[in-house]
Amino acid sequence: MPSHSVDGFVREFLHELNTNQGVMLSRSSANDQYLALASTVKNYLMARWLETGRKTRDAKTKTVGYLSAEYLLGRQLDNALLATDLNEIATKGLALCGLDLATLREQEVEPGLGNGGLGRLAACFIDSLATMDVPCIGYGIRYEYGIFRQTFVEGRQVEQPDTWLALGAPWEFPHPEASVQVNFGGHTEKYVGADGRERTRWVPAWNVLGVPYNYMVPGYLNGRVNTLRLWSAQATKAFDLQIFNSGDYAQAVRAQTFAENISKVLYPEDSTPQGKELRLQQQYFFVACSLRDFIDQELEEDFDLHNLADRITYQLNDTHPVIAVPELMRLLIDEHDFSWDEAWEVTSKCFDYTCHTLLPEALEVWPTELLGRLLPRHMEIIYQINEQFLAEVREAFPGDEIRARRMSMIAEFPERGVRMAYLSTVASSKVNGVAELHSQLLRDKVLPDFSEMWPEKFTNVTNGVTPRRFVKLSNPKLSNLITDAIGPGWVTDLERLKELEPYADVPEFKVAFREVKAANKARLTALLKQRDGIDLPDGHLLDVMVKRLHEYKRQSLKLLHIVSLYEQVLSGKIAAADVTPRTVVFGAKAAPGYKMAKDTIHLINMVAAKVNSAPEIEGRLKIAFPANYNVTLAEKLIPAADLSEQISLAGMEASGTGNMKFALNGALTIGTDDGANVEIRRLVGDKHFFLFGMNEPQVAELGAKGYNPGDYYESNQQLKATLDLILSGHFSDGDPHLFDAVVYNLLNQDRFMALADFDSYVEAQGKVEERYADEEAWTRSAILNVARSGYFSSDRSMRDYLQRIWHTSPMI
Ligand code: NBY
Repeated sequence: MPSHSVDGFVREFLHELNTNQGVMLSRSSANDQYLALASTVKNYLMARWLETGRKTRDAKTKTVGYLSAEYLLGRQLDNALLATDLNEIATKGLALCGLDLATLREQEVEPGLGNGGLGRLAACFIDSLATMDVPCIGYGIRYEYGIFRQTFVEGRQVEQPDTWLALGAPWEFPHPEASVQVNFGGHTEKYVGADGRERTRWVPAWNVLGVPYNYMVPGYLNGRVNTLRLWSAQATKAFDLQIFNSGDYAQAVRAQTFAENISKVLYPEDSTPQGKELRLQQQYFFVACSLRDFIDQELEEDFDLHNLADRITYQLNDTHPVIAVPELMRLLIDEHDFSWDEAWEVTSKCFDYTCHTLLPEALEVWPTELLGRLLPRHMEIIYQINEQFLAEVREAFPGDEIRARRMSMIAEFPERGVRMAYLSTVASSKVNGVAELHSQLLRDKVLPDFSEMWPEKFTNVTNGVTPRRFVKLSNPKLSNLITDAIGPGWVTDLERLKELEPYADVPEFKVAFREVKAANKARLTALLKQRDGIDLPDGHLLDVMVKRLHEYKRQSLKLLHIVSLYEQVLSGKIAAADVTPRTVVFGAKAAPGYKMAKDTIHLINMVAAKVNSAPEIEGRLKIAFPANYNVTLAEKLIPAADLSEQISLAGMEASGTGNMKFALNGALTIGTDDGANVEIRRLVGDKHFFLFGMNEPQVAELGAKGYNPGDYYESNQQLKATLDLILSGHFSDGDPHLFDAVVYNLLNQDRFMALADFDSYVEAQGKVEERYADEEAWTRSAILNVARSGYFSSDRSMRDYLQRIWHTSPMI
């Protein structure tokens, strides 16, 4: 390892710059310098990574195999500096070279290998496991293009490819010698083995090579460095040769492109699975590589696979990786001579499943035609798992054939397809939701037959976020204030934030807390100016709604609130001087094929253009919508926020994790009784949380009774005036029909009942303004939000998984 001194660091840095980048300091670009710096820090981690691998293999303990199609990592440099305690040394060393760490930091393009909450959760979980000294390998896909870069053209979202690898990828190291061949297509055939037993053989039609790229996942100051192994698809030699031999060079190169398409791009769908063949290829590709990798690279050569569950526990991050279940069955039966029962005994001990949704359209169903064509052997195995399972159902509920049909993994309508959530549930030891309410609804509404049959299989683990990235790194000023008050232990033991409670009544602490918030706002103001040319006014309540654009999350409800305030000033119902100065910040990407979501983005931008320049408003209401919200921006936005918008229709948001990040950074929440909001409110206290809207049973009741949004429009004058203003074309450059789709959807359908909750939302916003006017009371609430949110550390989530699902523990 390079020496932990300024001199040693400088030597290593210059060495990297000269030998890796091939430039002299005097002629190097900022990107050269960043890449050399990243390589330098990576070198410090490398010895620990090697040692962690050795230690883990020798100990032969159980490893967590986190299987996730997405990891939304965010920038790596700062986290690596934090984990190695190199910040000060790097700052000084770079200064000796005439360089500024802060400038180099800005060079890094974040790896956006995920859509939103699910991918970010995976990144928080692997951070926590490393910090808690738990052996874990994160397995996923090295997408060449991550989540698209969002731009706005005349207020409309336009997607650009995310070329995150273009300027170099200093954090990864490929291990081509550990590549894995993955087969696709073809057919199966029966044959009789030497022992006289009938077997099945898969005769695939084509294959690709999976090349592993390792990323280091450092624990916080504990010397452990776990692995994130992302797979990249390459054409295989065998495949090329076959076509080369036929003399068709162009076709051979096309074949290569075809193979490499598999890891080319992240599907930007954050809820509705698209059922595309390439996506199924991605799913199988990465789990086939990952299962093979663990057996070949991590286990002893003579390891008896009957004991596999002693050494690995696979966590399925939603159903995306569940094809791993028939793949493990296939490996054990076809390649390791297990009987069906032996293979099932092992397989059913190796997997656990986390569900992240409640929306019926978000549950994956793969057409049997497609699955059977791409993975014929797996299709057979799934049928057999289903058959065995349905026999179990019939035994448990004799004569209840309707139930057996309902529970079948094979759906018959609208086409024959495999219900991946059912397969996941049947094959897993434990099934969990991601917040208390979500887990309850998962049991009662999504998988009721399964929870009746196996009540003990179902459990809850409330999500969490890593305090390293989302407090310590993103909010250094608050971190210092906290550490000055209660010491540094909170970074790895977040419940200790409770010790801050008494400070909520200490005047000097409150002043200091407000100064931190003001400094974070100033930092954000500078960033948005430089990044987007946006001017944030001083002294406004900073009201932030950042998350994927989705109808169920109800950005439209927030927009109605803004337009309503604006309309009241325009029409003279209230004086501008009576409006609480407020800036609303939106950050949201829409799935490129999701018309309603894209229209909503357009509408927000058009309303912003109008409201921001309306003289009548006297600058008291502003909307800022920086494009391309990502982890890097979140790290600057969240610490600056006063108010956190968590306004999904109750029963729709599985958990939310942004909600936790805001509370931990001292924003107050306005929110519905949904997802983890329920737990946040219970912990921080009703007084310090602005609750509004129907709860889940009320939503269900209204839905059952028959919801008619038009009733709310007709009976609520202000709501009518608000919607009418949009319909009048006021925001649409003279084209009154521009936003018809959005408005008529609200008026006629409003699946997520925004109009029903409008009144209650506006009323709660009134309470927000009242509290905000009382600076002392607001500060007290904000401090109590921080002090009482320690539960939402992903370290706690990981402890829950370790104790109740994985049955394993830290290495020391
Ligand atoms: O997972 C989110 C939930 O909406 C949120 O409530 C929860 O806090 C978070 C972590 O548990 N789900 C999510 O982010 N889902 C996706 O990003 C996603 C991505 C791809 C697909 C489906 C969902 N897909 O089908 O391709």
